[in-house]
Amino acid sequence: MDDLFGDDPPAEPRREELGEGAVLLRGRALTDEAALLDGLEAVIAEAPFRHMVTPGGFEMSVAMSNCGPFGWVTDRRGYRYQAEDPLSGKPWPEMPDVFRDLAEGAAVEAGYPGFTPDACLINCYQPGARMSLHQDKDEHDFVHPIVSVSLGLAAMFQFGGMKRSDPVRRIPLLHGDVVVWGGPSRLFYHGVLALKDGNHPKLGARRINLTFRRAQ
Ligand code: MD6
Ligand code: FE
Repeated sequence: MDDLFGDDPPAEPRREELGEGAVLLRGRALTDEAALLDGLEAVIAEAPFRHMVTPGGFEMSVAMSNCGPFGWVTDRRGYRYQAEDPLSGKPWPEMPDVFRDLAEGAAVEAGYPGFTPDACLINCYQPGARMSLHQDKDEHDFVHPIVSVSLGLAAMFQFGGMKRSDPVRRIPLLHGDVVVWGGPSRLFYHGVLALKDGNHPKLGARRINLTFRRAQ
């Protein structure tokens, strides 16, 4: 039966090159939707979302958690990866297999075979939450790409260049989209505009973003 109503995940995710080394795989995560949401629920039960504080003393509008051997944290002492959740003092929850398999598979498809994440940062946006332009440079070695998975409400992603002042492209990221980037664009500035209000059938008034990294 044809997918007359467009509600089946696409058999072949559409692929868009965003820049040198950066690939958007539209809908790549949709076939794993149910398992991803189960995994997310299990991780958040152990390590709840919290609003961390920047070294400058500002509370982030995005709530965060982590899973895997290392987690990204920020507080008055700075940005870093660490093996323990500062809230509990215990190791971060294990990375669910479905998370790791998706990240590794998407990386292969984007041209990064051999990527094995040791950290998964989980961002939770509620309407109004945003992430200002930044570079991801707390990882040990920038040869490894980052794999980003978007779930829930759509957000407008900003993708710039090596300087904060470089022009930015705006790319809508939808439920199920996966972005893989490394190589020449690994250190490009990027951010997320304030989330618009809405209601997602599975996640309500939220956007969740998983970013898989090789921290060490
Ligand atoms: C977000 N993402 O999509 C924020 N960083 O909510 C990021 O900051 C990000 O998507 C590095 C690589 C991919 C990303
Ligand atoms: Fe980032």
